[in-house]
Amino acid sequence: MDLEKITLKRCDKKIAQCTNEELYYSLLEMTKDMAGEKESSAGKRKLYYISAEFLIGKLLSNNLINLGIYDEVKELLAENGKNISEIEEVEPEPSLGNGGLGRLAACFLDSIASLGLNGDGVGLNYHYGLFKQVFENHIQNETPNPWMEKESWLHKTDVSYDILFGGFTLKSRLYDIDVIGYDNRTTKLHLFDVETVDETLVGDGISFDKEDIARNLTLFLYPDDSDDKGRILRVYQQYFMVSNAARLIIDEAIARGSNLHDLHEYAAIQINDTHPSMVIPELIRLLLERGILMDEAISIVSQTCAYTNHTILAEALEKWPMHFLEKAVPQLLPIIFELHNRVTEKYSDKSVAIIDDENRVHMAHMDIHYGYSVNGVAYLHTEILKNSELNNFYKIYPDKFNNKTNGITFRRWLLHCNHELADLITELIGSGYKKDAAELEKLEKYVADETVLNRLLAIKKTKKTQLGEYLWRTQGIVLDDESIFDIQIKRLHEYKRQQMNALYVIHKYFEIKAGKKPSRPVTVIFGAKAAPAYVIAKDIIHLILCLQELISKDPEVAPYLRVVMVENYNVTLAEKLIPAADIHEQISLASKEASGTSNMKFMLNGAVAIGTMDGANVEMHQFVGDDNIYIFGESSEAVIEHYEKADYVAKDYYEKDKDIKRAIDFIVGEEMLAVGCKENLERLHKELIGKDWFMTLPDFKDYVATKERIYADYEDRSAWAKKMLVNISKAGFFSSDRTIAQYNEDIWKL
Ligand code: 26Q
Repeated sequence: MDLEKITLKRCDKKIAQCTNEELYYSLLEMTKDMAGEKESSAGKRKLYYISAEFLIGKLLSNNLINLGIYDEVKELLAENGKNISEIEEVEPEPSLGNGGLGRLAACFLDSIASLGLNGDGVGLNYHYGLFKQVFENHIQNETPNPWMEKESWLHKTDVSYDILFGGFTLKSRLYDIDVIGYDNRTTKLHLFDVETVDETLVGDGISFDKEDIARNLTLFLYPDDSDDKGRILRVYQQYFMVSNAARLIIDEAIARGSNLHDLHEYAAIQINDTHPSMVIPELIRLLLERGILMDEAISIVSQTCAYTNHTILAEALEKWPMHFLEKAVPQLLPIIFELHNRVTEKYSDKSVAIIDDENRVHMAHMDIHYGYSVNGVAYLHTEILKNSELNNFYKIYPDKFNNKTNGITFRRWLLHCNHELADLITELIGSGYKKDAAELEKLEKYVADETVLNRLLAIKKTKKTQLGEYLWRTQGIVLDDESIFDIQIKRLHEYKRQQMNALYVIHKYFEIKAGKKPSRPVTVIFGAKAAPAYVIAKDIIHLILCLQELISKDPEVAPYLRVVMVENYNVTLAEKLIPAADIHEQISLASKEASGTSNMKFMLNGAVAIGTMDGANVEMHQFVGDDNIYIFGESSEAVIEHYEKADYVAKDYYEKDKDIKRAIDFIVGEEMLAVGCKENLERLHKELIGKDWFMTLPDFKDYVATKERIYADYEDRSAWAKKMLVNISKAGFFSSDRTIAQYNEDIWKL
């Protein structure tokens, strides 16, 4: 290993004399060099995973693990009095994604490289990732979240294209990040930037001139799209991403021998949700420019592109007003009209048209008609797409629809974030599970082994203590590691129902006040960012932060119940929170969470879920059985029926159930108003009684009862450890290596 040489060359110092910063940059250089020496995959057909988000997180430790030198580096540093975890902290986190979809793309790249498949990611080089969340007066504020430094994981390349927009052209520049596979090859994450981007455009908080496209195009991940200027900027971003991608794909295919008539034999494009959907008309346009006729161009592209749907919330399905496209990308309009006309000639059903009566372009509809595969991301999700949400399309193209249940990379979500557990597993069953996750099942034979079970409990305790130390050092939060850690971390959205968890906390507060003291204290931990313009989501954060203060200051309740909301929840925090969880909350309204992926990460780290029959929880339940997961709430069928009949009235539940009324009214009671803001709390109160669109109240009683059951069961430590072990041993299915192998087998055929 060259670390010693590099530090001498870079700063004329031996390792022991270097600062953590100097060591971080030396390790960065060393890792980049080593990645460069690894082979990329070859093969005729190459996958391009196009995504507006790649939530890669910090890369140093993960890269060292995948290069197989983590332990060696750690020891070398330790011999010189240095601590690798402190060096890890120097690295800024690239938060180039909002949540699940972006993190999934990052896990997929890891698995593609680790399986040695021929595939790269393509996206945008945002200068600021998802905003940094700062709490002030119990309110979320947003500040810019830079991550690029003079030295980073980015390699500047020679690749540059002129990208034409309505009325002007921008020059692009490609930057690459090496994706190092575990004990295998490397692939690349291609991130396109504009040469004219200007960071001085950023004003107060995360505001900037939304109309100065040349200078703002790659400044921010998903600019706030609450106004039309933000929304049209998204169109510019998306077109910039896919036009660059399409040219790169064409250039690479030609370099490898394609005559473009056979492009589909050289390229497979996975469209990650609808954000990259314009790649379809753009690729057709580029093929026409190169002399291919319309019929053939459409046929080639239709054999190249495949679409993944990540959501069934209607409001998240992108529909672009025609005048946006006219302004930003007029060159695509003739193609989009052609694609639309071909559909309407064949199908009179308006619900499958690309352009609707209000002159909006439905991106998902274009993907389904002109892609060769449509997949959902968990069994239930795909069934709902087929049978209700996209049923009209399913009837036309039954063979295009398929399911690919999500997965996570075990390198980051076990080997990196929980060395202690990984070492125990290796000791018990060998290290084969690192490449073949199904081998985790071998752990089952220890299900009655008290020594192993006690060691599992001890590791959990260690991870809880470590989390406590970290949160104390970084956020001034004190945790009691003897209490139950009950954790809900995910984007703040009403359908994910953080508000239901908060209502439970209020309920528990009343119970404790009434003398029903739990035998063991509980710490309810939240981590969540709300979209800057999502008012009710921000109100829910306000509620949680107010509860945190109110309860911590109540001497009657504080010894038994704590609420903690961590600030700026991101990948780095997830890596610390997940291994420390006893219980994880997966409580979305059934039918609304496409899959969820934190559920898989928690399971792998020996936490037990309380959840609804939604997303991948359904499959988790099937694997671990009733004894090892706590399921509650209405079924997806019942929920879908409520929406169809529009028969849910929140007020009925509020008026009929005194516990529900008591919890909800507490939000605007005297104690809360003493710590919180009247306007926010009243708005939330009104929303819960008057609308409660995601049906918190019908599930509330069942939720409370299930929570009581899970807390009681926690007390039988040996039985609980058994549940932990079963969860870990059944987590193998949720490895993204399995998911990617299935994508390759059924869709990409590389
Ligand atoms: C759309 C239009 C306008 C502005 C923004 C958007 C937008 C932005 C981000 C729409 C969707 C997203 C992200 C969606 C997402 O993260 N979905 C999650 O994907 C995970 C991976 O498949 C699933 O596990 C989650 O269930 C799903 O919510």
